[in-house]
Amino acid sequence: MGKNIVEKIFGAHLAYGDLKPGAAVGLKVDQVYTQDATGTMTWLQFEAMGLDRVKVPLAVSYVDHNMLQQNFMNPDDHIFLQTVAARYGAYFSKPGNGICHQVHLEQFAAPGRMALGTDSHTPTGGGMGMIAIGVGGLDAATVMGGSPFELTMPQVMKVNLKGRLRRPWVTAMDVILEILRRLSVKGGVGKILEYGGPGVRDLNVTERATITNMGAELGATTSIFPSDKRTKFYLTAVGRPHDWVELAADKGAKYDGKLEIDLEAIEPMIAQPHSPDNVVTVKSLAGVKVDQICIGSCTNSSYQAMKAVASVLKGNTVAEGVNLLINPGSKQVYEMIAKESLTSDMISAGARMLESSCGPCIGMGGAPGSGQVSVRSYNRNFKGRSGTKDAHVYLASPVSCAVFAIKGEMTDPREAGIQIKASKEPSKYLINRNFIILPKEDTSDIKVIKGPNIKEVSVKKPMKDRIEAEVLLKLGDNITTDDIMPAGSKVLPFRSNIPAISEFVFENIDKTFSSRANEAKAHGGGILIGGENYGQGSSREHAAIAPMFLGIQAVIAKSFARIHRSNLINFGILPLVFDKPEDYERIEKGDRLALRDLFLLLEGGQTYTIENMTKGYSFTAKSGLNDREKEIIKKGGLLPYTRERAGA
Ligand code: MIC
Ligand code: SF4
Repeated sequence: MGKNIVEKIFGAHLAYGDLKPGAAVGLKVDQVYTQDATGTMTWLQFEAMGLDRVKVPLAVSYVDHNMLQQNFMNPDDHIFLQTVAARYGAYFSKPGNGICHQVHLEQFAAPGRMALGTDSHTPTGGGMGMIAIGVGGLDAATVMGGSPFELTMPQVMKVNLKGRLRRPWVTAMDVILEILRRLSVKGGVGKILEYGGPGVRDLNVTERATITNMGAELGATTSIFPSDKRTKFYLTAVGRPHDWVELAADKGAKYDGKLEIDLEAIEPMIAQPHSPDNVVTVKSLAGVKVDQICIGSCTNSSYQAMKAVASVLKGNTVAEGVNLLINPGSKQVYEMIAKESLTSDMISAGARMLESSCGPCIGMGGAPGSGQVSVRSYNRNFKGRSGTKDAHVYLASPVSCAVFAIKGEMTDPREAGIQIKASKEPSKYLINRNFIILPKEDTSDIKVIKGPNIKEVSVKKPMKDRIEAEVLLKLGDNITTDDIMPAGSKVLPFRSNIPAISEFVFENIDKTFSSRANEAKAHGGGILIGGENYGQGSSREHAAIAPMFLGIQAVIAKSFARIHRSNLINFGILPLVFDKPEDYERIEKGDRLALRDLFLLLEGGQTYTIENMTKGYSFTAKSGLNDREKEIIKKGGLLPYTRERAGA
């Protein structure tokens, strides 16, 4: 029987299990990478395993998120990440080298490989024909320690592309925005999107990477393109032709679902506040005034994206009321556009150049003013994520953004009367690895340096047979990890300090949350109630560790996002799904809930009868854990589980 690409790569990496949707599979991993905001915890957890060296063929520690150095905290994290990488045999990408996903694509991603990253946009590597999955830090640490990566086998959905993009004003960003419009932020949950069809040929690797990057916003486990002549062309251009292998689905390959996209019919699209799936055509918003434009992020900061932006800006002037911020994705991209004088086209038009990092995407500077309209070529526009609670953040392609910056308002770029030069994909990229420190053979005398803000990882006690706790918060659908554990320049420096960061949990939703949770600790702790797709968005395990630290015992929701559900389990918080979604309606904040005989029910059918002691009725919810997850929950999380198995 013909195989699809996912089956081929999973098959070649299978450690155990059956490749059937819904079954638990163990996979051997070739590459693991971390970024700084999630990396400090990951590496502390790795260190706690007591091993001498990472046990995966390639590990990379990047620094790209926490780049503002307002005091000692972020730079201390950087030096910790540099020394810990050196100590345990990982590559280190210095601050300023660029956004992890863009740099990884340039330097390490290779078709047919299996990669994990402690960031939800790791699927960027899917543009290269690699299975690249975003995971929580503890999952990454365990894999670096030599364990296979365990995953519930997703369904594979074929996205059939036909036709050609109406370049240069219609881009890969518009394609993924259209897919988000059709499928929504939960449309990809439990699925891998495998792209195929004649339209694939029309897209180069960095364009494909834009599409797979933002597959994260669909909730998909990952997305992947075939590896073909265009992949070979890119790998040759970045000096790694030896990494190329061909990869295509067999004739007759089977899929669990199908989506047709006609590239020819795609128009410039834009996501409106406050969700990446709230997508309409740019045309329909023509005339909306803009205050800020941000171009870059791991979605749209390749050399070609920057070149197209420079071509739009050349000879034009940024409108009076607009601030234009540009962050090229990597130092290599930056150096290349500087050499070709494209940076000067940007600067002379009135752009503010930022360093190669996440920057405004995660509220690390570049926040819009009160009530301002900001259009970004980024991937997330959740409320408050920019750092300004009442800002109106939109998402659009880099070239649409550049046109809006000049016009001062949203305009269909095709009708703006602005010239753009279509450019050919470069056959040779500038290569400069002087911001990458290679792993060394002998690491025995390397000392790991930890600043005073770096605190040891908290561990939960083993599960008890009974939970009796108060509903501390009742939340709606699509609650993001940004809602649970906000980011931004004020909070991010505490990523390596759980007691301190836990004070910010749900800060933008309920300022009293952490103090109420702390009080509830003495009375059995707390329970959270969620709607559909609870925990969508980032991979930050802090959205589970900090609630664990605050005594949260269980989250009962209508459904969960994949990475967050795993993170909850990894930190001993029981994720339960309402049997009947209507039971969600009856529960209120402040109700006391009781779950009894947990061990028995966990080993049995995993259906729990939950008593609402305040209102005097019962309802049922399910945990649906696989065997390994059950053991992890019983032990209080993945760290105690791993320690016990290692006999520590
Ligand atoms: C994000 O885009 O939300 C982040 C910041 O990159 C996160 C990781 C984090 O919270 O550190 C992600 O996407 O996983
Ligand atoms: Fe960085 Fe933004 Fe990409 Fe997250 S989405 S990795 S914050 S650029």
